[in-house]
Amino acid sequence: MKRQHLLIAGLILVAVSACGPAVQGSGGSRSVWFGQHMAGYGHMGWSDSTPSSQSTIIGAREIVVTSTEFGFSPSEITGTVGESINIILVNDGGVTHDWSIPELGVRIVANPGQQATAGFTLDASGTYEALCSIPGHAEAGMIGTLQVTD
Ligand SMILES: [Cu+2]
Repeated sequence: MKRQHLLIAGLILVAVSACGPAVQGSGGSRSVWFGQHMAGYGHMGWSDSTPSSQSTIIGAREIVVTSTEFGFSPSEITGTVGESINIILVNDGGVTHDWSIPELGVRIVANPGQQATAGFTLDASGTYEALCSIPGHAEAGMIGTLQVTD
C-alpha cells in the first residue's frame, strides 16, 4: 500500500514535469492542483508542509538524539507530565533526517553533519511514536518512542 502510494506520487511527478513546457498557459492551476494533492499525501499521518519546530525552552532538560542511516540513538526517551524538554537532534548521517512526533506537532529537521533543537512541554501521559518522516526512513528503522508518565 505504502509502496503503491510512493509509486503514484512518483508517476505524478514525472507527469507534471513532462507536461511542464506544453501547459504553460495553465501552469499555475496545475501547480495548485499538485500542491493540494501533495499536501494531502501524508507520510504516516505527516505532511511535508508541516514546518520544522524551532523553539528552544530555556532551562529545559536537554536530550541529545543522534540520527544515522537508519536509526535514532537513543530510540526510546522518557519524561514526566509537566516537564519541558529540548530535543537536540544531531545528524551523524549522510542525508537529511528529522525527529518527529506527529501526534504532538513536533518536527526537528537536521541536515547532514548539523544539529537542530526544539523544545516542547509534555502535557499528557502516554507513549508517543517518534519517527523520521522522510519517506522510507521510518520503514528502514528510524522509529522510536517518547514515553511520558505521571
Ligand atoms: Cu531520516
